[in-house]
Amino acid sequence: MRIEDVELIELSVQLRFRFETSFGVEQELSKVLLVLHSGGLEGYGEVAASAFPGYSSETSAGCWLALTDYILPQVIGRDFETPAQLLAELASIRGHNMAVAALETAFWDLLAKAQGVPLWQLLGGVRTAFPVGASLGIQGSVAETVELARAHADQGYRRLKFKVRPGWDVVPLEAVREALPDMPLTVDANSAYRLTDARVFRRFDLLDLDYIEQPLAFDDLVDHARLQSMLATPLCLDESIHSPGDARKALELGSGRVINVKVGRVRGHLEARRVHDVALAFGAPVWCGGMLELGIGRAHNLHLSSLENYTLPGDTASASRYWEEDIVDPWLDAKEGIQQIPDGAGLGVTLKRDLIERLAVRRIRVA
Ligand code: OSB
Ligand code: MG
Repeated sequence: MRIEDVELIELSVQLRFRFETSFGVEQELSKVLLVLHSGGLEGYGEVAASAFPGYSSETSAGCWLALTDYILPQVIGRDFETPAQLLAELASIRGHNMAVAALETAFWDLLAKAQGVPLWQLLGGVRTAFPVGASLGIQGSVAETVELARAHADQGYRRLKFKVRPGWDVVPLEAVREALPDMPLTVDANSAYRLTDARVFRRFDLLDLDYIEQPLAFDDLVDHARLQSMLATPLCLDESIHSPGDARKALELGSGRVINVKVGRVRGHLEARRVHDVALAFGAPVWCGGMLELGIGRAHNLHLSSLENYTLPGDTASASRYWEEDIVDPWLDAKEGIQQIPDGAGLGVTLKRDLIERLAVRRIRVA
């Protein structure tokens, strides 16, 4: 498949809720879409990075620059048979995983469309529907947290994840556990703690959480292993895992027992599948994380979640939870906490070009 030209479109979009985490608050988001053109077909990708480098060092503006300055110039006008060939061509570019992933995932969509099959089949998936959970930001009070938890449990979500940070952790979680004794619950610290906070984790350990996500620094697999050895609750790694090699090292060291896979963080679907395979070999379940995606990124997450070892509910909640209007048809909404992978070739979604035009703040066509 020859990559003829590539559109980049930056959108300014408003989340339906204020999303507070240990690294900041997000509501007005910058999202970069990538449309790949080849032989009359279009492949869609979405940059996972946000405007501010709080979760990751990558940003939406940085990804735009990485794509226009050195990623796209290496692939435009070239022919690639497989995602592996495309990645090999970009092997000299260190890092910039989210920028590369936007292109790589668009190429998968294109390939699947060219073959007339849904993306999940090309990825080697084994299911077309699965349970999902929701990731809930830090709220202003314990009462609001419990109310939000109840509302999401009532909507059918199969697991609730709560953002925590030092000073906002055990108290709200104990209240939620009391209100929802049987609900699968997890917490996500986004690296806000140190090993010296072990006291907090011992209290979390009494709440029957499914796992504790990324409590410590992204680059500290050793301290994660020490913390894991003190706890019955599994640790889940998010920010720490940028490659299949990271997954291997983390699972070998015992730094965690679960992995949150984000396709952007690990450079695309091919690497995400390798992370999945490493985890499977270690007997560690994975789940699909989220980056507050619009319809393209969300559709990629749904297809990815079809693989065998995605046995825990992911963060790929209903699109209508996040957006008044999404940029694709159909709506990617869960029913009773079950997400269905869209039918049709490739991602199985169509772009709402008029809406995208209205939300666009800049665009470029690289040929
Ligand atoms: O740590 O999983 C995270 C959102 C942005 C950046 C990092 C994270 C998140 C979420 C929300 O938890 C996931 C979602 O609902 O898309
Ligand atoms: Mg996380």
